Amino acid sequence: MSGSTEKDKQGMTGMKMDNQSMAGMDMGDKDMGSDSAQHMQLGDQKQQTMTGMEMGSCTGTTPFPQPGPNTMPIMPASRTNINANLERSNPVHMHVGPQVDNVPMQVSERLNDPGVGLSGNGRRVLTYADLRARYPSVDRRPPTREIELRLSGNMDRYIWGFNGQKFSSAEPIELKLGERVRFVLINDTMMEHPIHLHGLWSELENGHGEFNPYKHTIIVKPAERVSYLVSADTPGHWAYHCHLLYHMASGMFRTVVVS
Ligand SMILES: [Cu+2]
Repeated sequence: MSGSTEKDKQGMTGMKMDNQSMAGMDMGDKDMGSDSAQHMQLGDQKQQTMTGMEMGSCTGTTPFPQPGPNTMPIMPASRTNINANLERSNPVHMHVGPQVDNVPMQVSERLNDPGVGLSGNGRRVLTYADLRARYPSVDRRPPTREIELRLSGNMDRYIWGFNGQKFSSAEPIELKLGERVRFVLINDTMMEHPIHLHGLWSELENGHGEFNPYKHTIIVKPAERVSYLVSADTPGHWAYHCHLLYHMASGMFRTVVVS
């Protein structure tokens, strides 16, 4: 036991040294990939401009989240108007048929629930409700529209998709550069799906306000509804998919286009 503790400590020390040596480096050093060096530096400068605070200056590390190239200036946070002017832009159109074998009677948010097979086993299991960002969010504007998607499938036929549609027959999800939207995912299936949006952060709405965690991938449990905010701050065609790659390959995939 003491061996593993010692190893952990060494690992942590190693990480710290890496950060310090990175921070102390001349960013123009030829030995470092100049691209990544420039990005890091740009990220730092932007962060400071955006927030008016010298975040991370005491440790010399680059704090997360880093703003994207088109991040809008921070607006004053107001918990009360988070849903003001919210447009439900896409009433979900479910494509029913053999590709959908299940629709739950009711769905709920279960951020405190550790998930299938992990509750009631006598151990404390960390959940999404426990996640809290270390730094306040970069973009505190309320969302202006909501994009709701249902995770759908047929377990027997092994067909997966969003809203009963597989990737090859679905249109891309279009986001306007600079807009802030809420994604709502409802899981109609009996499996958990870890949904990954590339290129943009997913800010899980788990009740911590401006300290809601920034995530790459968000797991949705069976019959669960989860929501997260996305700032469309980086133009491009981004993959959006279930991270069980056999689900992705069989249709649970969309392109998100930011332009
Ligand atoms: Cu999946």
